Amino acid sequence: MSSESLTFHRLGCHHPSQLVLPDLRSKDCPKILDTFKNAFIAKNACDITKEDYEPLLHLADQTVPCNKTLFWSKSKELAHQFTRVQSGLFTLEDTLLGYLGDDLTWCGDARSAELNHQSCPHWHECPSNPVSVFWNVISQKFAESACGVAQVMLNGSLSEPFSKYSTFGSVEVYNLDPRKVHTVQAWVMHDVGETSSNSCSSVSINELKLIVSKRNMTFTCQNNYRPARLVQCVKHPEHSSCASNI
Ligand code: NGD
Repeated sequence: MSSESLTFHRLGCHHPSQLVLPDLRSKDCPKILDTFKNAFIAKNACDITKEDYEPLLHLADQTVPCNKTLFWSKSKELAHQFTRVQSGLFTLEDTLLGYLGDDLTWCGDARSAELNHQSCPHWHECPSNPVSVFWNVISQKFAESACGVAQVMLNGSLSEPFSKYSTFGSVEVYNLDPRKVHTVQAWVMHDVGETSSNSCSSVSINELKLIVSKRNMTFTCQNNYRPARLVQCVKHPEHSSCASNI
């Protein structure tokens, strides 16, 4: 499906009910789509700035209640499966803007007023492409608005569950406001079937702990956080690590 039809579909207000943070029905969907497009239409696809998305951010402003924000890194599928069952906890993609952009690619062209359906720059081709700038600005805003305890789900099956080059490690963790967020709680999840290890004591998680502590927030870490582990176990009910007492 082209990015245009998908975006139109998503902006047709046929959104899943769990998305409705504040009431989306009060939002003007065609206007949001128009503002979204104006951020990058008729512009060079390698020259997009944060300011280009300012009007969109303003229009689609949403805040998550305190203690209800879930960040993730290299654990997208599980994080989203988890918030689907654990209603009341929200990832960026459970908010309007994250939902609209998730899994999509879009760009314009300086010589045309249309969406560019031919080709859009890849992440690493030019950092100031419309998609990367979009995720950077909305991730920053999402982090800035967090309060209370901020949760982050990390992938313990990787040698570096925390990467300072990821959006979580380079944008979100630095935009948490220590005056509002007192604790960062990491859930380090391992694939079912992997030999068990405690990643909370790894060098990589320690690096995150240091960043969080230096920013005057408390850091806590849980290996295979049980509620999320139970979601993983739905697909592996017979595995020994899933068979322990409920
Ligand atoms: O080189 C890249 C790149 N490679 C993959 N992705 C990339 N984005 C770049 N800007 N540059 C895309 O980002 C790809 O679709 C991944 O699924 C997604 C997330 O990358 P990952 O798993 O490495 O995690 P991050 O820490 O970089 O970013 C996830 C956090 C999470 O808390 C969200 O609130 O940052 C927010 N987010 C950022 C970028 C993209 C979400 C998305 C998303 N939904 O695609």
